[in-house]
Amino acid sequence: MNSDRSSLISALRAGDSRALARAISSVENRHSGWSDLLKDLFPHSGRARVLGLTGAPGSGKSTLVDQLAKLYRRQNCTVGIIAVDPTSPYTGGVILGDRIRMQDHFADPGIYIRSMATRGSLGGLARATSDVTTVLDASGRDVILIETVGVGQDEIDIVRLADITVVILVPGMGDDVQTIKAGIMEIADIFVINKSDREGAERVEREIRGLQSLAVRKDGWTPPIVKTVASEGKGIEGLADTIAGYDKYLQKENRALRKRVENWQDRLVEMLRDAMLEKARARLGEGSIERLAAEVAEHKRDPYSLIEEIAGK
Ligand SMILES: Nc1nc2c(ncn2[C@@H]2O[C@H](COP(=O)(O)OP(=O)(O)OP(=O)(O)O)[C@@H](O)[C@H]2O)c(=O)[nH]1
Ligand SMILES: [Mg+2]
Repeated sequence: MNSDRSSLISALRAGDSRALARAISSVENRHSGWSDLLKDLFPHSGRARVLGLTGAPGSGKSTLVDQLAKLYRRQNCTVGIIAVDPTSPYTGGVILGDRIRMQDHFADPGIYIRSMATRGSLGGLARATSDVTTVLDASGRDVILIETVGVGQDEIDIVRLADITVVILVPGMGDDVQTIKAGIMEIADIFVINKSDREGAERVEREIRGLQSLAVRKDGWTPPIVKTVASEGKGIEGLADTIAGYDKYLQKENRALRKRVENWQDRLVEMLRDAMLEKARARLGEGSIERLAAEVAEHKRDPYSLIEEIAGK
């Protein structure tokens, strides 16, 4: 093993947060040697509990993550936080708000926080997030919390890499539950109704129960509903207990492993697709896809034979 890499890995595994930051940047930005780094880190990963938290903008995800992180620290667990911010890169109220809250943790090396604002990055946001998760996991973090706005397919892909997915809803948003993407409802292992200090929490609960009665999960798990007021720290212990309860359920009958197999199946297909495409692009040379697209559009050649030519039969 390259000695720079090996000393980076030893430092990272010893809990050096600067080494951790360097490794994450290298993986996130695909610096040279990023995949060798991941190859060496992977055997050290697989121990952390990965929690995905998703919900509408402003539903209180960061506040909730912050409260959970504090609670896990009290239980002597080390925590890694990945805040995936799809729209605003490091500017604006959201991130500023996060920064202010996160200052609480700056003195505590047991919490490491990373913001990702890399939409359009090489390999895609979901891939980058999963690679960063592997680095945090290998660094020995006990719990990894991933915050993401529940709006699109990317977010669904991201939370799918989690062991446990928490979907956050809030009262007072009209037909809220109906408008949340169907895909998001389906991936929830636990529902949180945050901002339960507001009117309408019962109604949201009834709506979730209504949807649950229509579709039973294939593993038979009925996602529990937990009410919280994250800004006041209310309901956080109940949420942590519910998370632990689901974790226990996952450990039985090999469910956790089965879930990871499913996740890896998707990820391997994705990685393979990326790798093959990259290879084909390299073979064809810069700009050729554009040229070939023009030829197909002008009906100078058919796309079916063309793909066979490139990919082989
Ligand atoms: N009333 C009330 N306000 C809350 C509660 N939890 C969070 N808030 C407030 O809601 C606002 C948004 O909270 P955030 O934690 O930043 O929400 P978020 O979901 O992370 O927001 P984005 O990252 O922008 O999507 C903040 O002003 C919080 O103080 C709650 O339980 N009740
Ligand atoms: Mg947030």
